Amino acid sequence: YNALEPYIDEQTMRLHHDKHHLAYVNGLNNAEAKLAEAREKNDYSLVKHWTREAAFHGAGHYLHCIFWNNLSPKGGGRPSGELADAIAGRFGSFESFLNHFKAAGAAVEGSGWALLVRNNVTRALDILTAEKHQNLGQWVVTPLLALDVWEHAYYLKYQNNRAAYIEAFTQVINWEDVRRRLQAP
Ligand code: MN3
Repeated sequence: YNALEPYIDEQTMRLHHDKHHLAYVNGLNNAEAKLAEAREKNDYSLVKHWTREAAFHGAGHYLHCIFWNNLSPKGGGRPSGELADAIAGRFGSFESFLNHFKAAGAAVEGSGWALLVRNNVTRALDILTAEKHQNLGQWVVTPLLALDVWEHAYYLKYQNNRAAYIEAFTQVINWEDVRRRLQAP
């Protein structure tokens, strides 16, 4: 817990890891259990609540797993090799990357994160931020099946009956495409 002194202090690390991160782990486990119970009983009256809980605590858990591993008492300095090339190629230089990253982190409204990410479609690096942890994703996922529930996707035919549109959608899912996405590296 004191390995990152004096940059990050021992007391902060104890509270952060043993209290805050633990709360996200417990919260995600609880949400998963409640959602399993809902499936068992076929009672989805609280699905919105537990899905929000799973997003908040799940994103919190996974981001902290990355955060801890991103830190080392032997850290600092600058990256080398492939990462250095990718950063310089995308952001111009390591200095511009660092300035951009720090500014993005400082500009997050309220609680959140600054993230260096790789876009899984373009494979390019990017700097993104998250408000809270989720809003409303989990940052380690690759979408396999996407259902658009904006009104433009169904209103002409289904008007306000989104449920009927969703039912219809399930009749035309290309599961072969979903399977391919699951197996993609
Ligand atoms: Mn935290």
